[in-house]
Order: sequence, then structure tokens, then C-alpha cells
Amino acid sequence: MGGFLGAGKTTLINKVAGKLTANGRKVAIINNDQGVDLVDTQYSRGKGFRTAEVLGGCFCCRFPDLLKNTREIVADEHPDMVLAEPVGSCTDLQATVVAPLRVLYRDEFTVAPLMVLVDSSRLSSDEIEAKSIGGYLRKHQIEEAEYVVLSKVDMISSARLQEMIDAVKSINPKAPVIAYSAITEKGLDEIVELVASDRRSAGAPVNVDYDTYADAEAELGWYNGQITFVTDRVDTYDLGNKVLRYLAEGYEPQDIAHAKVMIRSPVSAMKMSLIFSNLTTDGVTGSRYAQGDVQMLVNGRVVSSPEKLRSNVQAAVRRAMSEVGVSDYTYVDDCFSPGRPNPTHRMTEQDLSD
Ligand SMILES: Nc1nc2c(ncn2[C@@H]2O[C@H](COP(=O)(O)OP(=O)(O)O)[C@@H](O)[C@H]2O)c(=O)[nH]1
Ligand SMILES: [Mg+2]
Repeated sequence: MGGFLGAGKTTLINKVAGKLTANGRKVAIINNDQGVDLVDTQYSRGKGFRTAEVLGGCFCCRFPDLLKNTREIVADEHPDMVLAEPVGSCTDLQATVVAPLRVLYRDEFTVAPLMVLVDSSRLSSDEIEAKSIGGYLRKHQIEEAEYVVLSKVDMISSARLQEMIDAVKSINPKAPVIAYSAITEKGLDEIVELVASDRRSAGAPVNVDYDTYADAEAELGWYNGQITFVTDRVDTYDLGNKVLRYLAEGYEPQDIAHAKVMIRSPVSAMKMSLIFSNLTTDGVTGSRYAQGDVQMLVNGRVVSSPEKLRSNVQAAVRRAMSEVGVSDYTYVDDCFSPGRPNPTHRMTEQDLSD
């Protein structure tokens, strides 16, 4: 289940996993990121799902890790299926992940159709034509989709929904479009049925220019930080909100692809996301107040130089920590710009038909 940063992949995967589990199916999840310390993994583990990761690069560039880690969860858990979330800034998955699995590992795995989430509240036809991270990459993701899930339709009017469906159809006339909302759960049953079915991928690679792709991806700064402290009581909603709001002060809204904070303590777990200028809180478990040993993860994917992003996040975290009254904490972090994608395999339509 691919799709751009912040489109709603993690939320959907966890909802689908929940429904399938309730129906007696055994599900595992595999997440993917260029960095480490993933909010998404803590989120799905917090919900009780067995979750593996491929870190330090995308599924396509770390294909051997994808294989190894998937084999491990399969051996340990014997799941009926593995739901895989690629990095949001990744595309060309048909050529680099789906086709290699279908051709080279056909005896071991069957691959479901590639589903791509598109955030309906952020799809604008001007942007999608641009050679930018939000344009070129998102457009190619739609082109190679076998199903398009138009997400967050709770945020748009029905007139706008039809426009969005038409916009997706003009890019990819073949893929069925499913209008979906995590809030109202519109479209969710249809998606769950699709995932539960034994439908297999019949997609094909779609040409992509790796220079433009690499340039688009390199626009992003990629930040991962981990803050740990001990407290009697901290309001996690207040702390997360402050970190994200202070970070946002340094950027134009459209530059915030996805910034997220996850705060966990023995009695609480909370995830908060900032996409564009939309702040969303996803309570996971327990109280809104953290107590005892607390870990806060901050992940930022922002159109920014890594140096500027790092200093902006650090300033936001330090200011927020001081305002909630915590002065004693450890803080480790890392910030970089993704390197040129260099996939392990890159197959063509010909390879699929041989
Ligand atoms: N309004 C609305 N928000 C959503 C929907 N799906 C996800 N979100 C929110 O969007 C944010 C990003 O979602 P996430 O699943 O982390 O996106 P990912 O980066 O694609 O994995 C979270 O705060 C979600 O709660 C939706 O259908 N409607
Ligand atoms: Mg995610």
C-alpha cells in the first residue's frame, strides 16, 4: 500500500489489519523508511500488530532486507498476509518490488495488486504537473497504481470528490478509484475485501526518469529524533502540539510533507501528525498524560535543507520541553537528504511476460 507522505497509509494499514484480525485472519505489517526510530512502527506495535521494518532506505534499494525481514516474520508468525508500507517518497514499485517478487520469488510469495493512496485534500492539478516532490513523484505513483484509494474524503465536498476522481482517472484511466475516509470509514469494507481476496497483482512497470525522481526526492530533509525523560506528569497532547506548531513556524505550509510525534510512557501512547497545516491527534492507548519513563519520537519529512531542518526541529523541541517544565532529558537525532534511488532490481514488462 503505497502513496505519498501523509496520505494515510499507516492509518489504513492498521484499520485493515484490525478488521482482518477480527475476522480471524493473521496479519503482519512491514514498514519502510530512510531513517530509524519510526513513529509508524511504534504506532502499529502499540495496536498489538507484529511489525517488521526495513530501515535506512526504501524497499526497492533495500530489497534483500525486505526479503529477509519478510521471511523472518513469516517464519515466526505464519501470517496469512503481510501488509507492506513503502516510504511515501518512493515510486517505481512495480518495476523494483512487485515484479521481482512475482518473477524471482514466485514459489515463495504471491503479491496482491499495488494499492496507492492519494490524499484528496492535497491533490491539486497545478502541483501534480510540476517536477517537484509533490508533483512528479505523486503523479508516477498514481500511474503505476492498480487501485487508487482516494483518502480523506471527509475533508472535501462531494463536488470536489468527483473532480478528484476525474483528475486521478486522467492520469490513470485503468485503476479503479475507491473513495475512502478513515474518519467515516467510507470505502473501508471495500478495501478490506480487496485485501482479503486472493486477487494477485497484474500490474506492469511504468517508465520513470530517475534523474527527475532523484531531484524530487532530494528536495526533502529527513529528520528523526528521540527524546527520553522521566516525569510525574506531562500532557502529551500539549507537548506534541507545541513541538509541531513551533516547527511549522519555520516553513510554508506546503513544505511540510509530514511531521509526526509519538509520545509513549508506561501509561500512555499518543501520535500526532502535521501535514501541510493540518494537525491531527491519534490517541493510541491510555491517558493523555505521560508518567514515568517517557520516549518521544519526532519524524519530519519537510522540503528543507537537512541543516535548517535539524536546527528548526531542535529549537522547537527545546522550546516545547522547557514550556512543559522538563529540563532534564536525553536527545539523539539525525537529519539528511535521501540519496539517489538505486534499486536492487529493476524489471520491465518483458521480464514479467517471459
Ligand atoms: N481527516 C482524515 N485524516 C486522516 C485520514 N487518514 C489518515 N488521516 C490522518 O492523516 C495523518 C497521516 O496519516 P498516516 O496514516 O500517518 O499517513 P502516512 O504517512 O501515509 O502513513 C494522521 O494524523 C491521520 O490521522 C482520513 O481519511 N481523514
Ligand atoms: Mg506512514
